[in-house]
Amino acid sequence: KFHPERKTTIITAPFSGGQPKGGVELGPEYILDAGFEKQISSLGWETTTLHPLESTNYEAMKTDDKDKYGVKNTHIVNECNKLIYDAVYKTLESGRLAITVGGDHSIGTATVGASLTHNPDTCVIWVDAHADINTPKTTDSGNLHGCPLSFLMGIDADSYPPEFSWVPQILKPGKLAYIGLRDVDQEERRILKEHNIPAFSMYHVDKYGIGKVVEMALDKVNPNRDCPIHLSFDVDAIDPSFVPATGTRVEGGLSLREGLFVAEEIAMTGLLNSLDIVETNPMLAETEEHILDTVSAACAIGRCAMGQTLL
Ligand code: NNH
Ligand code: MN
Ligand code: MN
Ligand code: MN
Repeated sequence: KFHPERKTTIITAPFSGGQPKGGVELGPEYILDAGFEKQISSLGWETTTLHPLESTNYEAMKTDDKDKYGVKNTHIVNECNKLIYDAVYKTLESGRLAITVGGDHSIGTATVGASLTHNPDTCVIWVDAHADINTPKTTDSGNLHGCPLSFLMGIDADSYPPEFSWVPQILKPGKLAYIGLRDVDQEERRILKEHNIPAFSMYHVDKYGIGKVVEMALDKVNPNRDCPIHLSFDVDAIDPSFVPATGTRVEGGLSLREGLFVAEEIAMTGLLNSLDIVETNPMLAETEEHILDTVSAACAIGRCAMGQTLL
C-alpha cells in the first residue's frame, strides 16, 4: 500500500558508541559484502545507498567513561544520530522506504525520530531481547543503546544531557509495541507499566505462538492497519544459537523462523515504511560459522521485511 513503486534506500550506520564493545560498527560492511543490496533489488526494489557517517571519525573518539549525566559518549552518539536522522528523513520525504543497517541500537533515536517527523502516525514495532527505554536517570550501564526509546518519548526529560535537545519527543506510548523481550531492567519494567506500553515477551511467544503475538502487537499500535510501520529489529531478539555474533546475547530467544516470521508478517501488511537491522557484531564471533550465521540472519530479516515471502 505505501510503496507500490518499490523504491528503497539502504542507509549504513557503522557506529558503536552506544555500547562498549568494538566491532558492531563493522555490521553494515559485512551485511553489504554478503550481497544485501542485490538481495533486496532481486525482490523488485529499486535500491540506492547512503553512507551518512562516511566522512566522520567519531568511532575513534569512543570512551568508556560516564559523563555527569550518567551516560557515555553523549557527544558522538548525538553527532552520528543527527547525520543518520537527516539521511532517513530525506529518504522518507522522497517517497522511498528507509532501511538502516547498524551499528548499535543507539541509532534508533535517529531512525524512529525521522520516521515520526515524516509521519506522526507512524507506529513502532521494537523486536529485541531488551526494552531500550532506560533514561539517564535509570540506566546502570550508561550505554546509550539501552536508552533510545526514552529520549523519543521524553521520559525523565529533566535528566537529559543538552546534546539531546534536537531529538523530537514525539513517540506516544500507544504507538510502541515490543516483541521478544527477556532481559528488561527493573526500572524499565516500571516505565513500561507506568506508560502502559504493550510488551510481548518470550513468555507470550511461548504461550500464544508468534503468529498471534504479531497480530496482537499490531492490534495495539495499528488497529485499523492504516498507519505506517517502523520495524526496529535488534538481531539479539533471535536466540544466540542462531545469531551468536552480537553484543548482548540472552538465552531463550526467538527461533530464527520466529524472528523472520515477524518480518514477513509486517511485510504482509504493506505498511512498512522504515526498517532498522542493528547489533550485528562480527568481532564477537568465535568461529567463521558464527559470522556467517549472524550476517545471513541479518540479511534474511531484511529480505523478509521487504516481501520475499510474498513473491
Ligand atoms: N538494558 C541494558 C542497558 O540499558 C542492556 C541493553 N542492551 C541491549 N539493548 N543490547 O538492545 O544497558
Ligand atoms: Mn512515506
Ligand atoms: Mn536493542
Ligand atoms: Mn538488544
